Amino acid sequence: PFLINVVQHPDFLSGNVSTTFIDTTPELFVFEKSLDRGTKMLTYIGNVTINGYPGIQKNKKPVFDVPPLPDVKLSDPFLRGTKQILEEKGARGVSEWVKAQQQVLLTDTTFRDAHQSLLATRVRSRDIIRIASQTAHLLPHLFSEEAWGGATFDTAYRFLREDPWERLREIRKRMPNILLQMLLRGSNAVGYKNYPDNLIKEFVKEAAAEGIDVFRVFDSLNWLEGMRVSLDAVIESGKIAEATLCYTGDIMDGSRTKYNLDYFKKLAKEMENAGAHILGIKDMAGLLKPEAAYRLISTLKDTLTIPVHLHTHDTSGNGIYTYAKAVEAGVDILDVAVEAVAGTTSQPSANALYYALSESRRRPQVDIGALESLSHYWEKVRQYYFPFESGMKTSNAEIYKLEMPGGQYSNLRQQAIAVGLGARFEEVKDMYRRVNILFGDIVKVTPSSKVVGDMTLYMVQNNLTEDDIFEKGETLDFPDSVVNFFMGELGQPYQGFPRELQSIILKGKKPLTDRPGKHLEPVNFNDIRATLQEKFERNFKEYEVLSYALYPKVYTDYLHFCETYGRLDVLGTPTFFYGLRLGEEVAVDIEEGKTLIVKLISIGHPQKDGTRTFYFELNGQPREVTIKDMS
Ligand code: 3PY
Ligand code: ZN
Repeated sequence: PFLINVVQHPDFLSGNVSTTFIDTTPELFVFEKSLDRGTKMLTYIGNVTINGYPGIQKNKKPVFDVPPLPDVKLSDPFLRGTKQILEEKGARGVSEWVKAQQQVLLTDTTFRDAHQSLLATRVRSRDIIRIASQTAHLLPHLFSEEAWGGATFDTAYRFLREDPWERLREIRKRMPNILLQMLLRGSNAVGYKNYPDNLIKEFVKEAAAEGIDVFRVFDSLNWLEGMRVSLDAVIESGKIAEATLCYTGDIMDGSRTKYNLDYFKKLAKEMENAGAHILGIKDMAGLLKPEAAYRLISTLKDTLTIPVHLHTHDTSGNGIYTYAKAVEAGVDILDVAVEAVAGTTSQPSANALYYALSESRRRPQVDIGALESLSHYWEKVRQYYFPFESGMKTSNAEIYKLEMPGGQYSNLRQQAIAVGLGARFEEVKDMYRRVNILFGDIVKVTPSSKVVGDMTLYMVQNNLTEDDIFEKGETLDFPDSVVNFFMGELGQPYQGFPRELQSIILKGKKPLTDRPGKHLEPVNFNDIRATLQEKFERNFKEYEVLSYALYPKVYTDYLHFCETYGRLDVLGTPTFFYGLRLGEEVAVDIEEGKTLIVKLISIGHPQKDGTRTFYFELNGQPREVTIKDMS
């Protein structure tokens, strides 16, 4: 029999699925449509049981505790929250309301940055949706819930095989009183490169229509020109534009003058003038020390008329101290995460902040018992995701020297291991710092941080020094991301590119000096829709067309995967990542009122061709599927 096995294919197992997988392996997709839903699901379960989940070491399925749901009466009406203020008073009205508060307000990042920074963005919709209503009931005084954007968008399709738009809709339904917030990388949207203007505009419009209220918009080089299209689109949608500066360097260090207080002050004022309703400070690497926070926030509060929202990462362990100083200086909103997914490369803990400010006149309005019960849930859910933990057990103040964003630290370690530099990670870290200087000291955040990371690995791997780059540059083949960066395709860095290095890297090519978006052909959405409809023989909605436009390959792979295995977001997380133990039975709600009871009875011995027969019971009826054992 012909086998349909994407999960066990070597390219899939190696994680190399975003390249040309479907195109080069059409044989894997030939018979998929003839299979019923149950068989598709059993094929996935069998695969993951025997071959493990792609990209992580194969693990024997642990016995997990059931995450306890907080005791909340879900039929009670929701308390009025910030969402109602937006509906009644509009974006400016929210801005005014925030400024009028004596208490410091909180944004909960548990659904987005917390797991992006701790668990490689792998938390599945299911585990978020299950706690969303409870969160809205228990934390009704939040300013917002950060629930979308950043790396969660492509990760959902690429690794979790689920639809990020559906996640947004489900959260929206369950949190009708709280503003939902997303992270938008300016002209890079939720991707890693600049997109055409019409795509940015449509994406913002759709995200607003599907439920996003607060758009935190930044540019990876702090280049305001790269943010204007998205900011204008947000303003036009009637939602809240949080224009955001990325903090780098050290404003208190007299020897680091490039990104000084005056730089940030001017940039913030320009953002306010661009129409922002809130000014965001994105301290993506956790470099904002306590006294610097006091100075920066005091200055911005004196300079601006809009409220100030601070985001940091607790990598150094100084997060709460920084927040306490920011509160003294008058910051309006702080980003925190529920304790069980807070700290180190994530945001500072909401629970700890509650106690830190318990005697402050600006104490946030939050119930510590509520935070604790949410934390008990997340503590157990986090255990499902243990293979994605970075292994970082303590805070790490080295970050002040490295200036590496929260999520990149653990990622770069994995990448270094993958290219055989695991044993040289100390060198890699130091090279990251040196590459930043070589590049003229740039803002490092997705995607500019990736450029620095790519150059770092390239230099260490090839044993190159800065001198080598200048002396042998003509003969070197630089990574694509580095060439694109020096071409100006991510925009213009503050004070420009280092000229000599730029000409070495570009080898005579002429760089852009204006907005990349000006040179990009508009996306033809009708063409995309037609292509998709022809290929998949169904109608495609606006949001699906947008997903294709942003990530053609990733999105097409996802659609093929769904054809092969059906919807996998219905599987419990332990089954999704680890399959089933012999004799284990799980209930899968495949749709409202329709449940499949799946039991793994036995696994046959490997045949000559490496396949094994899996014996299941599906709703009490015996079912067999044949799976190739890759071990
Ligand atoms: C993102 O862009 O995803 C980030 O969170 C950068 O800090
Ligand atoms: Zn962050």
